[in-house]
Amino acid sequence: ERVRNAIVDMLLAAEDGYVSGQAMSESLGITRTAVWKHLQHLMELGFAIEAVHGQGYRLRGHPDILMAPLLRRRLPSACRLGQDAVWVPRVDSTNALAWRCAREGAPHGLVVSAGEQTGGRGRHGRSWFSPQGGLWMSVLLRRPIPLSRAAEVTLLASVAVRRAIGETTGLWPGIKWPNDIVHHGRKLCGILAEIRADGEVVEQVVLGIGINANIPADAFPPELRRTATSVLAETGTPVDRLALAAALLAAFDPWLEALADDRPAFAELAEEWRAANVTLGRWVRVATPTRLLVGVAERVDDRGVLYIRTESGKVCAVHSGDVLF
Ligand code: BTX
Repeated sequence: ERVRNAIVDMLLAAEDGYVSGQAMSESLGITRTAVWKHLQHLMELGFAIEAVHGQGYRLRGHPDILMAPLLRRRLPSACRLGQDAVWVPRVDSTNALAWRCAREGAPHGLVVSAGEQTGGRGRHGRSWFSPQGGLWMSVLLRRPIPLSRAAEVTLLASVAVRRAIGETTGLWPGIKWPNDIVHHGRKLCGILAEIRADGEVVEQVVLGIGINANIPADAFPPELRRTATSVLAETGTPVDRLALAAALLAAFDPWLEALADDRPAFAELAEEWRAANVTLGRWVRVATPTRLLVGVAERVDDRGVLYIRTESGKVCAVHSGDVLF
């Protein structure tokens, strides 16, 4: 993978020019046959590489996948998230793969993504339908976050996702507390933050984001047809997933730093969140880990805690749970 990425980097650096096989083999320390094998593999992944005898190779186009050299070029240099990336055509779950990378010492900001997931996961052991065309990514966060503020990670991510979808597609979806991005009540994206805490400090987070980007409406299984949708189904146009991912990482990066410094994070975005939210003011049922609450979703505080006014007039704070309308 390292060699493959280096080849892509060289081709991208040459812009419209040619890179000779000789130059690649010398700078990478591999044979020209090995260079050719890597180029063939890249073409299988969707890279358009032109070979001209006596000149070398030229990049004419690349697939819309989150390979490290492609993603890095779309990010502002100050963005720490996404500077390292692992892309695989198929995986059980990008969250699971990100944890495996974390165990091997992967750095803060690593982005793991896949063409498709065979065991995509949602919250509470639910599964996430993840065919080709979606944006299935996980970001490894290795910044200490106070445990009491861990819930903000998901809320900040939801604002970043909404902004990124809005900016790249013109579709401005709603946010359903805590982790769904919806359009006309149908789920467009789900967020799954898995945390490793040591005492009162969250040491690592794998932030999983699944955006139904370029999935045709009829590709959803019958049980999801009425509750799920995709960018492609809503706008009729495929979205550039690299642009979408870069926009969301660039937005999220400084918010995460604020959280790690224990500065206001969600508080700064609460207005934007409220303007986009589809939860407040509604009569809801909320399944928390311990009970079922019924009442009006009254407000969300600066830490992202949801308050429900029940029929008896009592106000209950909800730190995590599933909201049903
Ligand atoms: P959730 O538990 O809030 O939602 C899961 C529920 O959503 C499912 O039970 C199903 O009803 C519905 N659902 C499943 N797949 C889809 C879909 N593609 N679109 C809309 N609705 C669906 C939400 O969990 C968190 C999902 C995170 C997914 C990402 S993808 C990258 C990363 N890797 C991984 O394994 N999970 C995350």
